[in-house]
Amino acid sequence: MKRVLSGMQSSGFLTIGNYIGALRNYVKLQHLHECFFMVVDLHAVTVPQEPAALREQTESAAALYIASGIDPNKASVFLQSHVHAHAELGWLMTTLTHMGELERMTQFKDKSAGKDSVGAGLFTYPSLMAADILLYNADLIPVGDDQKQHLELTRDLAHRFNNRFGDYFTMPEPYMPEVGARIMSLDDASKKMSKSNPNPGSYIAMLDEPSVIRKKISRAVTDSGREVKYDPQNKPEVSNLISIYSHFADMSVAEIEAKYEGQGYGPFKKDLAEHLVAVLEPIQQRYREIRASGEIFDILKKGAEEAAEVANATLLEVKKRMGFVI
Ligand code: AQP
Repeated sequence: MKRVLSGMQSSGFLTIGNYIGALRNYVKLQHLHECFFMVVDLHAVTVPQEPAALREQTESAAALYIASGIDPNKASVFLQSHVHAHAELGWLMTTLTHMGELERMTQFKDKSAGKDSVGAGLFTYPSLMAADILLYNADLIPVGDDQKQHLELTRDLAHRFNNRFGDYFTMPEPYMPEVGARIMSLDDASKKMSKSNPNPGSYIAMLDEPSVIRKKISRAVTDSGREVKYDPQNKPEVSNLISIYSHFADMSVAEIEAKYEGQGYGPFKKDLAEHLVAVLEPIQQRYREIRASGEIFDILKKGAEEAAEVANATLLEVKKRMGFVI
């Protein structure tokens, strides 16, 4: 049995990109490994957040973990800010990180592009992410394709620490779904689908009403052709929709292409919306029950206690090795 650690930022409401790229795998992994799943609210504030919105988004993300099938008796579900060792090891990892390494991060480049003022936290974010992972000496990290570079840095930092202070950290490995690890925006297939995109038409939120899902899919950008064909190079928008379809209908790309041969985009999009609704509606129903009952707060408290037990022990060992007075 391996140890798995992963988390999502509460920087918006979770999208189907987060679901396919991460959450769905969490649900599978809990049956195979020892799992720690957090909502990384300290990462969310690397870009400005309204306090009320942050609170709602954080509670919503945690409740969606449970509504999607994570069992709090199998996996520890918690908020990053509830386990103080994250912030502390985050600082220690920042001191081991080189400026050049952070400057190379494409996510920083993307998120800071065109902005007059960029918070230092956005720049040092990967050092905190390294701490998140290393605190648990995690073996497997379920991430979408976009987070691979951050995970590489985590491995570099683990190496650096081990070389300077003696072998201690495990080398974490990425765990990625084979197809569709990267779901793209519905309005621009050159950008990944993101929960913080200011245009809600660019994503399907897991909590979007069925009528909203149908509208968003019908308006999703496609090329001017008619052929439902997976060809990311020449038909990136349709290929993205096929990829989403494949995940939600549990059908192969070839099966989908065959089903819509000669039919144009209309019937394909209509069915895609129904597959999304069929998967998301029961999750939304369960979500409403969880929010109404208030049970999420007990789940998060228990999860934070379990996580802190492991995280505090790691932090203590790291501080001893680095020469802090304990
Ligand atoms: N479009 C995507 N396709 C596949 N996987 C995705 N993930 C995110 N977007 C996609 C995966 O979801 C997990 C949570 O990511 P995060 O919340 O920590 O940050 P992110 O990758 O920056 O996600 P967003 O939705 O794009 O958030 P914002 O808008 O705040 O930047 C990760 O495992 C990620 O790979």
